[in-house]
Order: sequence, then C-alpha cells, then structure tokens
Amino acid sequence: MDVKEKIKQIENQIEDTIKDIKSSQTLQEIKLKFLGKSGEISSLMKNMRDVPPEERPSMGKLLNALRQWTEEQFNKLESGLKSIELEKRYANEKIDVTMPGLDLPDGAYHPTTLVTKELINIFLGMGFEIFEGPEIENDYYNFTALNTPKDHPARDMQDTFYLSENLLLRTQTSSGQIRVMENKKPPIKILSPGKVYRSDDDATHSPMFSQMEMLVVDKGLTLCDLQGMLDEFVKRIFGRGVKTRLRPSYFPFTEPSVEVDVSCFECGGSGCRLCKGTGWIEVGGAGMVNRRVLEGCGINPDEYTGFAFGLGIERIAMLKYGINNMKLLFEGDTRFLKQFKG
Ligand code: FA5
Repeated sequence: MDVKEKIKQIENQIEDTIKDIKSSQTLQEIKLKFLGKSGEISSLMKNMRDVPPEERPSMGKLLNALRQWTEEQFNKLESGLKSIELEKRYANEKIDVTMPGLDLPDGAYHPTTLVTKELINIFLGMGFEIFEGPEIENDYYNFTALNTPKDHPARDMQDTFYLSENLLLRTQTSSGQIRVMENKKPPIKILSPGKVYRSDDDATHSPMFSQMEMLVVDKGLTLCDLQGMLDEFVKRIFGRGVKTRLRPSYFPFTEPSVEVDVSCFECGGSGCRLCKGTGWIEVGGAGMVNRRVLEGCGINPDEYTGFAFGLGIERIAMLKYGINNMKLLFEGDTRFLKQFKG
C-alpha cells in the first residue's frame, strides 16, 4: 500500500477509535498501539528504509506531521478525560460536614489527678501558694536540713533510692519546706504536691507515689491552728460529718509530731473493714516545725512558729473511692480508670 494511503488510513482509524474512548486507562492502551515502540506509526517510520532516497524527505515530513497530529489528538482527549475523572473522584469523596462525628470514647482524669486537683482547690481557697520542688534532691534538703543528719536512726524510716553519695530521689515532699523557708520570709503558706520515691512495694505501698505537703509559718501559731486547719480540710474532702484526731508520733523535723486520723467515713466511727474495726483512718503526718529546722533556714524560732502536714495522695484516693489495691492506680488499665469520670 502507498504510504500516503496508509497515513490516511491511520488517521481515519484514530478518529474512529478516539470517539469510543471513555477512560484515560483505555486511552493509554490505544496510544501505545499507535505511538508505542512497535506501534503503527513507528513501524511506518522504520519502513522508510524501503522508500527511494529522493522521496525520503517528503515522506519523512508526512510521517512527522502524522505523529504530531496523533499526539495532539491523544493529548486533547487525555486532558478532557482527566478532568472528568477528577470531578467524579471529588464527587465520590465529598465530605458531609453535617454528618455526626465518630463516637470516640471520652477520656477521664486519673483518680490520683482528681484527688490532687481537689486538694489543691481546697488549699488554694485557704490562701495557700503552690511550690513544686525537684524530684532529684540532694541529701541536705531531703534529710540533713530536716533535722535528720547522716547517722540519724529516722533515716531508716524511709528506704531511699540513692543516685550517688549526695543525690537521691526525694522520699518526701518535706524537702520543699526547706527550699521555701530558705528563700521566703514569714508569713509563709505553701502547698507542695509532687512525686516521691521509696523502696517500698505492697498493696498499700508503691515505690513511686504522690505526696502533698502543707507548710505555714507565722507569728503565734500553735498546734490548735494546725488542728483547726486539718479539721476544715478533712470535712471538705471527706464530708462534713468526719472528725479529726491527732495522735502523738515522731518526725525529726516537727516537734511535737502527730499522726492525723479521720473518723471512718464508711461506718461513722463504729468500726468496719475499711478502718479495721478502729473507727479511725490515718491520712498523714504533721506537727509543729522543729525550731532547729526554722533556725537552719534563718528564721528566728522565738519570733515565729510553724506547722506542717504531709499526706499520701494515693492513700486519700483509695479511701475516697474505696480502692483496695494501690497497684490499680499505677497499672493504667482503662477498665478501672474509666469508672472515675469526674
Ligand atoms: C512523711 O513522709 C512526712 N514527710 C510527712 C510529714 C510532713 C510529717 C510534714 C510532718 C510534717 P510518712 O512517711 O508517714 O511521712 O508518709 C506520709 C504519707 O505518705 C503516709 O501517711 C502514706 O499515706 C503515704 N505513704 C508513705 N509511704 C508510701 C508508699 N510507699 N506508697 C504510697 N503511699 C505512701
């Protein structure tokens, strides 16, 4: 067949097939059939070898024009198909912003956080400021300045995690008392919540737990002021009917020292499993700040007195929510935690 005729035939063929192409994928296949390496146009070009040399330039021109025309046809169709396909995709992917959202489960505050927030609120309402000391403490603030020198037997009351000869994980938030009194002149009224660490581990003791320290230093404070404040605090956290009892105790940094008990809010004081039949539940330690501690911080103990109170936050959470194993507060089990939506 004459090349010109062949060209005409190809053009007609392209015009015919193009009409029925409905997707860019089919278009690619057809494009290969004509323009691919072994496609019809490329084969024609290869056949140029058989064309007499004098006809080659004009033939070459015709074939190049055919290739260019074919490419234009396909490109035009391709951009049309692509925009139709894109619109279809957009229509399918349309987002209905009025649809209700996915029902993701609500989070809840951890019981320890709930109690911490409640305690902070109570004390802020009484005019306390918050002080947060470091968790890595040195021996001086955790022990020595709290009237507990190196060979003091009271050091055995708390099993300490030492990081070096002088550095340790604080065993009590009482270390914050010293940091505050060193830097602030009375009147002082601070609340110091935070994590503390001890080598302790059973159903009511954890190696890492949270304490809240309360310290007040001013002129003329007595144990009665401490009891009055504890009474009010306990009523706000456990309920108006709950009473406070101070029991003699020992802490090197307070003199006198007391254990703070509250009347059992489960049985009202008649004795039950929660209070182990005693009618009372211990919530923390307290006392009048030892004059040696005040002196060490540059506060004249003849002019000022102070009282301090420290409690275990997990212990309060266990009492408040009737939790019988402290481990539950550290395991992060959502079946347990989701019961505490505050
Ligand atoms: C102290 O830590 C004193 N710093 C408290 C204090 C402050 C006394 C100010 C005087 C003046 P104690 O070691 O008793 O005291 O601990 C206080 C509370 O922390 C305890 O009543 C208990 O509720 C809690 N607690 C102690 N050890 C653990 C533990 N391993 N896990 C969880 N809670 C604990």
